Order: sequence, then structure tokens, then C-alpha cells
Amino acid sequence: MRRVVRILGVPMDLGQGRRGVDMGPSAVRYAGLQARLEGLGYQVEDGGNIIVPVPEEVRAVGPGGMRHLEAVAEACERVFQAVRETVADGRFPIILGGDHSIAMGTIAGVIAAAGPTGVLWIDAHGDFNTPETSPSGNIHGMPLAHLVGRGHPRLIQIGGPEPKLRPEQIVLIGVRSLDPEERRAMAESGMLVFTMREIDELGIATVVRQALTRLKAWPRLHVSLDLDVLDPQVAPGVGTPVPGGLTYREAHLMMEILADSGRVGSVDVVEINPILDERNRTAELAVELLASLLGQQIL
Ligand code: EXY
Ligand code: MN
Ligand code: MN
Ligand code: MN
Repeated sequence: MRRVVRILGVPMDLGQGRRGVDMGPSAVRYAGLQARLEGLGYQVEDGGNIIVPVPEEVRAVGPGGMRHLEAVAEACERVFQAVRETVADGRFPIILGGDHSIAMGTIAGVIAAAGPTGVLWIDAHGDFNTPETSPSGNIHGMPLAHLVGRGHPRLIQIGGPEPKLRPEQIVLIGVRSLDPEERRAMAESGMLVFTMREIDELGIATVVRQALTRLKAWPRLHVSLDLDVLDPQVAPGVGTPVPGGLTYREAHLMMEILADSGRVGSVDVVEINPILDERNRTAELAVELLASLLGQQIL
């Protein structure tokens, strides 16, 4: 039976300070995602975009200095509904961000429809701040904390009152930028974290295989891919670039090994900022990486 993919766009730039990541879904569509996946034999539906307000029409700073709290929460609830329906319909969702705060909706939606799911959080950052520890008030630096039940109740409760994830079901890959308090909380959390140092020492193949082994209790996996995990020389069009990231080849190999596992059931692609990009190359790279994750092989 042919797998059916459903693309969902979330043009959200409310979770951070810089404009532009709201254009990510258009850039990835323009880069030819649908045709590329059809070329791999998938049936592809485009579910369109989730409605997200623009920053000009919503309250800038919410309680505790959190930027656009209520608008982010409401958009994530819409994302939750759409992803839950997509998974319940037996589709493989590809969710195009938008900033990384959308993952509070996507992961809640996947779990509501499919049950317990392991999460690979592939990112230069930890996204593990709470409103108290955040230096910026930007919610895109906080989604993983809220998914494990730490932070503001309005965000913890997206898609239901209980925490969506336990730390043991999360592995981070590519981390190289943490705030001091965030780092402490992460070290104490019990999540498995592969920083760039581990990738340099062990190699990306070993890191990904160890991640898959760590998550062996979860036959179904969700990949939350923040394009800033790549080195800015390869992926310049991201909202929050950090030097020293994955190479083009490391990123591809990671996707290929994940594809081989046969366990990935959903993916977010976030933080692409076309305004900062060079002729859409970061969006084109995202399409390449998605093709590899969905099983493209050279031979
Ligand atoms: N740690 C910083 C903050 O919380 O403001 C930067 C977070 C950037 C998050 C990006 C999307 O992964
Ligand atoms: Mn339906
Ligand atoms: Mn992120
Ligand atoms: Mn990031």
C-alpha cells in the first residue's frame, strides 16, 4: 500500500523576535516538496496552512514577559487539531514551520492520535527554557520544556492537561547553544543529549544509532528538525544561526539512517527564514533532507 503524506504549513513567527520564519511554508513548497515526494512514489496531499495571526494584530508581550503567549497558544491548539486528524486519517504529516513553538501542537497531536511516541529533537538549541529562565521571552526557546510539563500552564495544556512527553522518550541531537539555567535543567532532566562534541567524537552514524536504541521502547518516532542544527554555511536562512553545526553530509546520513529504521511517523521542519536565505537554498536543503528521511536512496 502506498503511504500518503499530508503537508501542513504553519506560518508562525510569533514565538521569536525576528520576522521572516512565517514564510517558511511557502519557501519549502516553492522548492518543490510535493513533486519531490511524488517522485519517490508517495501520494501527497497538501492540507494548506493553519491560520496564524500576524504579530501586528496581537498583544506583544504576555504575562511574565512571554512574547505573544495567547496567540502562540491558540495557533498551537489549531496545529494540534490538524495534526491529530492527519494521523488519525492514516496520513504521514510533514509540518512546515514557522518557528519551533509549533512543536507543542504537532507533538501533542501525534500523541493524541497515535499514542506514545519517541521524539528526536534535532536542533542547535535546547528549547528547554521556561518563562523564568528565558533570557528573551521568546517561546521558540521553550517548547521542549512545556512538552515535558515545565513552564506556563497555558502552553503545557495545549492538547490536554497532562504533560505530553517524559524525558526518557526524548533525544536531542546537534546541541551547541544553551542558556545557563536551561543547561542545568537539561542536565538534571534525564533526556539523552548529543551535543556537537559527541557528534565530532563518535560520528553522526553512531550518534543516530545510539539515539534509536535509546528510544527502542517507542516503535513510533517523531522527528522535530530545526534547520539551525546545520552549519550556517550550509543553511544560512534560519532565524537563530549558531556556528559549528552539522555538515550537509552529516545531516543527510542522519536522515538516511532514520529512514532505514522504518519507525519515523511524522516530522516538523522549522525555523527556515527566507528573508535571511540565499536564493532559497535552505528551503531546498530542507526538501533534500525530507526526501532522504522518506526513503530516497542513491542506489
Ligand atoms: N536560548 C535562546 C532563547 O531561549 O531565547 C535561543 C533559543 C532559540 C531557539 C531556536 C529555535 O531553536
Ligand atoms: Mn479527515
Ligand atoms: Mn528549535
Ligand atoms: Mn534552534
